Amino acid sequence: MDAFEQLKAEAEHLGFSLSGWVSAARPAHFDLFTSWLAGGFHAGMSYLARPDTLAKREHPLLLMEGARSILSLAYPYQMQACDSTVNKPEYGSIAAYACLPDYHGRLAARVEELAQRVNSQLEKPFHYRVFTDSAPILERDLAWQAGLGWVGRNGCLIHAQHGSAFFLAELVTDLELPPAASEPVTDHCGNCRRCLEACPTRCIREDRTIDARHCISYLTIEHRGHIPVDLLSAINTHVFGCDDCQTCCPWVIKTNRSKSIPEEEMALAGYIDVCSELGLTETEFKSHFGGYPVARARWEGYIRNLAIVAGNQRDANAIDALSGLLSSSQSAVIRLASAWALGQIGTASVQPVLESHLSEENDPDVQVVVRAALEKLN
Ligand code: B12
Ligand code: SF4
Ligand code: SF4
Repeated sequence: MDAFEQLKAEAEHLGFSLSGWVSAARPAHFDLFTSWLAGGFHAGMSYLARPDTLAKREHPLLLMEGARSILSLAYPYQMQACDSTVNKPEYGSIAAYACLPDYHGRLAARVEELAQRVNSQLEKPFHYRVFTDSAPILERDLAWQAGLGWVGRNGCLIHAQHGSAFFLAELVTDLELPPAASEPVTDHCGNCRRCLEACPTRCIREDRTIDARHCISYLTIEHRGHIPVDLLSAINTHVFGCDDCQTCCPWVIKTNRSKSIPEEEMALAGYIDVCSELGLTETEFKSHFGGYPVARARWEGYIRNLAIVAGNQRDANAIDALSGLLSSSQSAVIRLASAWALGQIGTASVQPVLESHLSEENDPDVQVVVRAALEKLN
């Protein structure tokens, strides 16, 4: 067995579901990435457009001196929401990937172990670097070229036997690309357009990229500040992230049933009781979600998202918690979301709360939302 075969075999032992080789040359769809940026579809993720990172995305060779080939790797996770028994619309949802401890460090350690195990058996060890969404790399494009799957209409990399519920990681090496490197997989979406129809904000573009400005995953995870009021209803019950364009996908549904992934001891439930969670303090948030992807939203973003979901659920039991946040939160972002949510719940007891708050509110954006809520009630 040569180093390439050894790495692929060892990757399988370490739990990677897919692996494939690709050269460290310019990714095939780099121009699509730049036109996506030019269209402003990256929303507030300005780090994606930084010139130094653009150069690395275009030339993966810059990621490591002497880089020649890249082993693209997929690591699976369970997409619980495909299972109707755990689908609880009265709760708020957390995207499946975020129920596991943060994947960046865990996956990098596993790829590192892979490289070390194989290198220890080789006469002439190879040089390498390990990446998992930790550097400017077009991970899906490279994975597509490495034969790990096709890019679906929902923009995700999909494999006929493994669906799309997997993370991507890369081992950049100075090994010459193997002569029989993998071929890209052909498109299996056919005439299906389920994901475009399932996307609550219709932000999936025909060229298989996403308009992040309207994507619930972006808005609930990455976006800081107020979420535009016209998008709040579409957020529905998504507290953190969104899997709607994947849980509707026939390839995800089919493969999820047959997937056997060991139960993770540390996995969080994908469904949370919004009402009780609204009272979470910043300290409690940190201790509960430290080390999990949810921490990325920060406490302010998380409470904002919960308030929006409570409004969408029109749950009268949330009135007390939302009123408390409106009257005493230091964060205008939380106050705006709470005011909007109270307006959505719209029971008689909400009106005096909003009226008395209006005279105290000094943030103009929040004032607009409180007034709109009161108008709706009258
Ligand atoms: C920014 C980002 C986001 C943004 C923007 C997403 C987007 N679709 O652009 C937001 C916050 C919205 C997001 C959401 C999610 N993300 Co994200 N995200 C990234 C990140 C950091 C960069 C992606 C990027 O550059 N986007 C810009 C677009 C233009 O590039 P792209 O999506 O990679 O598409 C390229 C190729 O697919 C190809 N391509 C595009 N269209 C077509 C069409 C054809 C026919 C072909 C052949 C190729 C092709 O060209 C593009 C440019 O190279 C990557 C990690 C990384 N470094 O790559 C993770 C990553 C893409 N995310 C990931 C995940 C898991 C998610 C979520 C599922 C999380 C969630 N549940 O909420 C959602 C999925 C939303 C979706 N439908 O894409 C995984 C994807 C795994 C997979 N199986 O595809 C990645 C790879 C992280 C990882 N290491 O595992 N994400
Ligand atoms: S993650 Fe949600 S909002 Fe974003 S493209 Fe997919 S379905 Fe649409
Ligand atoms: S839902 Fe249909 S169109 Fe969308 S990614 Fe899956 S197979 Fe492709």
